[in-house]
Amino acid sequence: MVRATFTLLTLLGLSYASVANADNWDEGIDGDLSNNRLVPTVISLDPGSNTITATSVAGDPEYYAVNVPPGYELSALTLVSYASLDPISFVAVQNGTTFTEPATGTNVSQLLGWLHFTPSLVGTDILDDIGNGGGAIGFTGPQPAGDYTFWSQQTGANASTYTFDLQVTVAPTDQPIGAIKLIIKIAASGKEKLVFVSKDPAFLFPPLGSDDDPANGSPGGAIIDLLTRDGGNATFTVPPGESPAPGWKVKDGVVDLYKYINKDAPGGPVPIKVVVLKDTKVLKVVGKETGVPLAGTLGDVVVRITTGTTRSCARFDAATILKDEPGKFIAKGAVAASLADCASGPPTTSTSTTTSSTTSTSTSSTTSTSTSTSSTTSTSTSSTTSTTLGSPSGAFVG
Ligand SMILES: [Ca+2]
Ligand SMILES: [Ca+2]
Repeated sequence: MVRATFTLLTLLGLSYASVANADNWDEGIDGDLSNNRLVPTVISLDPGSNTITATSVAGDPEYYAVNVPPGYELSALTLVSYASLDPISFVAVQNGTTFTEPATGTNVSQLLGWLHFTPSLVGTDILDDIGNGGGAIGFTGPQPAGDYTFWSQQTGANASTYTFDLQVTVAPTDQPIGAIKLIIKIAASGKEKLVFVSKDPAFLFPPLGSDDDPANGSPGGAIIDLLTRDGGNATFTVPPGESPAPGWKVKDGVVDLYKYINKDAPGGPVPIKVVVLKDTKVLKVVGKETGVPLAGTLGDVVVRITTGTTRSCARFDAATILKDEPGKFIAKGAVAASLADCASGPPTTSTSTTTSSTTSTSTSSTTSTSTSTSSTTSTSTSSTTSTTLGSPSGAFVG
């Protein structure tokens, strides 16, 4: 049955391919992207780079649906180029195979994200900017497998020609795990310490010699993330390489083992002194730097260990915390069930988002956003943007 499904999908893919490149779309070659939000142009995405080049002007909206295949994620959307006399253009995205919101009277809260993009963003990944669109559902980081429909528009008289590159990469495999302890500490002497220990047999141990092998894989190495609710995040990148310290030791035995040693920590290649991955037995990290500031409390901490496409993570929530004070965070007994996946840090304790948009004319918009996020002390930001020229803000907000 699975095979039949794949065959059908393959045939569908080929039928698209017969009218256009399978993984790229250039309006100059493949034709105008659909003006009908309910019948968007379907563009199949391949692993790797997928470029979409369009020219938009008043009266020519572009609606196009893409599918991120199972096992993959949309990891970036790069604005490759942007040529126009009008320095502002517009893009929005929704989940699903159609664009449900009209161009006039758009309900912003139904959008996954949106962005007014400008030439200054050329060469950058704008996926995160789209996820930041005020009043939208919003998102951070790569977007998972599934259907997405984009809407690009330019309401001005000057045509804009732009190229997006949608990058599709293998989605990481996540394994939330239980863990014995986490210590993050700064002594009175200023000496810093980070200790994480798990003996959960479920942690992801990359096969020796695989791409995910931290010593000899591609790209190899290990990434240690500390994601805290109240104290920010820290990332330590442990480089690959099987070598005498500093470096990885690999043991191909009854129980396989990777062990990274850096005796010079916090000096040397990374402030991490030891990383141990012993298959089904121990996952351990010892560092000589806390990474996160310990001026206040941390509240809730996720430790994530990434080797290539595999991620294991443990959450030390309130129930596990023994000490959480300036200079010292000690927690014991993290349970795997406290995380659904390893995509993000601790959940927020309270979230309230209020967004209001007002438009005085079709060419200007004022947006104020107040957000309380992960902090116990709520933070709020507000911004005012004025949009001029023939940008799509009129079609969007008005
Ligand atoms: Ca067009
Ligand atoms: Ca069009």
